[in-house]
Amino acid sequence: MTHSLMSSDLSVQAIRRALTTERLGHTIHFLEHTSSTNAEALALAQEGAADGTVVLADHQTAGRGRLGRIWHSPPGNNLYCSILLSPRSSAGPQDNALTWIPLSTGVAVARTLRRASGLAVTLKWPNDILVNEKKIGGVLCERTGSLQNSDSLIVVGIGLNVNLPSEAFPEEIRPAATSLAAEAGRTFDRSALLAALLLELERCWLQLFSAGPGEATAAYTEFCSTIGHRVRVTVAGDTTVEGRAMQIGPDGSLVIMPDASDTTSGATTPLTVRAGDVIHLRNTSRP
Ligand code: BT5
Repeated sequence: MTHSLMSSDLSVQAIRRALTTERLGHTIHFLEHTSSTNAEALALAQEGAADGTVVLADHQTAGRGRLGRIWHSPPGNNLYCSILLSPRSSAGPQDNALTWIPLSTGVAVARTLRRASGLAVTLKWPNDILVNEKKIGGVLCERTGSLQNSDSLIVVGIGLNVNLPSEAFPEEIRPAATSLAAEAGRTFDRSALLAALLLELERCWLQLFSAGPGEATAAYTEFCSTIGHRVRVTVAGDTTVEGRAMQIGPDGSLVIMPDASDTTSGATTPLTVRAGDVIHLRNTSRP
């Protein structure tokens, strides 16, 4: 089923014209507005929707970030999409490949935005897309059922601030948020941008599933402005550790060397962080 609602530069017809993927986006559910495209995609997955199905909205009324946070999703300017991904549709060992889906998605987004805009788009571990250290997009992966469940599907949600003017962001996120147009000084065609993104996602995921995370590790490390940065990480509950981010581990974790003077954790050996929030502190030089 394909809905063909029109909304300015965003339409299923225009996406189709620009789309060159093998599979991703061959079914697009385009909604003028919805609560959350991730919620829609999870519901569609339960109803048996196919791998590669895309849910796209012009406006989300309850767009979600990680840990119950809100994704600001006004109409008319941005991209909010969720893609159904079935790890079953791929060959090879899955464990590390699965943990790499969000990071590999970040690589595809950063590459696409760099190509389209020429801007120095970077990634903040684990899921932030940044330009000039301001957030231009985010990735939220959710799944149906447990990992052990072989029918489990991944929903990859991507929010991108495309043409939203800086002054249109709510005051509380304005200092830390930006859009492609605000940074590049021109607007972008959202349909063409989405078609290019779907092609890059398809390439990245195919590579990940067929050959493992080697290429993704190298590409993520290159885009990741967290590596080499001094960071503050919330590790468990409210325990925070400060140190220098050293590298990305084989499972996509962030390896940090805590400051010798860090008394909260007492740790002096490298620390592997698998989930959590990272704040970039001053000093951006690589080790
Ligand atoms: C994320 O969460 O960055 C994941 C965002 C994923 C959004 C997409 S949109 C399509 C799909 N459907 C959904 O319902 N969600 C996905 P997190 O790392 O928790 O970041 C959330 C934080 O970013 C908020 O607490 C704000 O501080 C900030 N924020 C909220 N909206 C923003 C925006 N539009 N641009 C930049 N920053 C924003």
